[in-house]
Amino acid sequence: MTRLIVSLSVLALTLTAPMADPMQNYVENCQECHGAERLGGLGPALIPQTLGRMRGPNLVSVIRDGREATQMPAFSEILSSEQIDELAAFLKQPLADVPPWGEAEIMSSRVMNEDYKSVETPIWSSDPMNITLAVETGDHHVSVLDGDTFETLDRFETPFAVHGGPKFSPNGRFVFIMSRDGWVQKYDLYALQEVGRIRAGLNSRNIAISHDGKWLAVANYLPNSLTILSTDDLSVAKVQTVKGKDGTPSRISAVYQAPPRESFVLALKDVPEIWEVFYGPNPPQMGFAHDWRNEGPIKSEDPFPIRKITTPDYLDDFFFDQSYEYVMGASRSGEGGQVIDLVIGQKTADLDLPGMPHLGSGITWKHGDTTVMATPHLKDGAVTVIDMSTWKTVKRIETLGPGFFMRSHENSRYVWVDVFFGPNKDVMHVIDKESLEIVKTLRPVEGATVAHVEFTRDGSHALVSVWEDDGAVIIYDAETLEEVRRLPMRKPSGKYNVWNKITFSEGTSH
Ligand code: DHE
Repeated sequence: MTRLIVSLSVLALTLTAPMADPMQNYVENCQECHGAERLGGLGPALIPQTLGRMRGPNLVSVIRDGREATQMPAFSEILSSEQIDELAAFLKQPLADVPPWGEAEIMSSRVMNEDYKSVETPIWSSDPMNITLAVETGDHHVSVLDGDTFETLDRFETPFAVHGGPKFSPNGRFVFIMSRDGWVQKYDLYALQEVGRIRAGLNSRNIAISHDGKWLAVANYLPNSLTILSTDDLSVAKVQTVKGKDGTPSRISAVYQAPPRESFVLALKDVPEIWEVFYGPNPPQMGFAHDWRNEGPIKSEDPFPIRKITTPDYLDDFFFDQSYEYVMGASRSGEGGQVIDLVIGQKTADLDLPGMPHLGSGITWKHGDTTVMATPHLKDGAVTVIDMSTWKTVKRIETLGPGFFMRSHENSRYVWVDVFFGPNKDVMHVIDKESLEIVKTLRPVEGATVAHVEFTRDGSHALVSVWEDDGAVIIYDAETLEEVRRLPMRKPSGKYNVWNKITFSEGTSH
């Protein structure tokens, strides 16, 4: 009887004993890899800015079961399911304090590859202008493909969770790749070696390279800043804190280069402003300085002077015409768009773009005697085609669901658009550029997400991602639309052809 009482009280004690709080569980189990401040280390940052967008396996199941093909172990043996739930909830809380991430911190994160050896000419014999990269998000690698034979020249590791298009140096030799945790990696395609990497932000959006290849602009969410790096050695040239004209801090929606203007153009996410950051030698001589109505004077002693344009609405995503005079922006509400003329710094037209257009994926092509721009929508099963001379909608092409990416090529008569969301995520539509009709709907793997297309240099082949862990890049004949070959890959996302990117092919996004 006494033994039973003792056992029961031990059980009661066990049940009522305070469990370690989630913070303590973090320190004991996660901190070593994910950093004392949850900002990453060997593993990625564990903050809402990155976790909020986790698709597929959710945070609880990753903590419980681990992540295949990574160093993330399963914690189901160590933590109870209640503790795992609490830990996941803790990780989704914003950081109480964002540590400073200025020039000194960024520079101290820089790691140059000591084994890197530059070469005079490529160590391979492929066409350097037809090299195509495939980002494999399944295990955080990039495959370097010969665009003629589709042989893999190299497969190198990237920082965790690459996002946005890698940016090539103007001659196509170097490529810069950014991860959501703000790491920027420089890789030499001739030598097939990493040159180095640096953490330019704590949570970043995308990167842009100046047309002369000297500067790389990194748009950050966290902290609210734009980091400008020298492409040569990845050193910091400037860290610009981002605050609207009235002092409101803001994240950056995205940054792109505007080559004829010798500037980076960025939109602010939390303030209705577009910024133009000049890197050319003397911006006022560009012929539009006299007409800057909305902004303060340029400080010529600043190597990266900034022009701030107030816009009628917030810009979440945007696109340029081929002259880079006009910015077509999607508003935050996702219900419309606006055209901002960068020369006069004012809105000149409204766009009829309901259903959250994904303008970052927009493309243009000649249609009759005008140029049209087309964009998929993240919330509508449609592609909108807009006449760029009148800014009027020419057609809304109904698709089998909302899409993410579009691509074409000057030499192809087709536009390819995916259906990324919903039950038809396994289809890819092919649209005739002339008739604006869907002429074929491909379903390469029943039930598998199929997304993102890139063309070879000559436009003869289209590369499509089967966006699954056990996925593939499928190569199609771009004329007959027949499958030619399948290259197995780990959740391939974007593909990027050197020539199409460095020549700003009208069929590709920026
Ligand atoms: Fe992207 C490009 C924004 C979610 C994969 N994405 C871009 C660009 C922007 C953007 C502004 C253009 C940058 C560039 O290339 O320089 N993306 C956003 C979002 O706001 C959104 C909807 C929410 C978010 O989480 O940030 C978003 N994007 C995603 C994804 O969930 C995708 C599908 C998977 C992933 O890896 O995160 C994704 N985005 C991509 C890819 C590109 C991209 C592959 C480059 C496309 C290209 O062809 O250039």
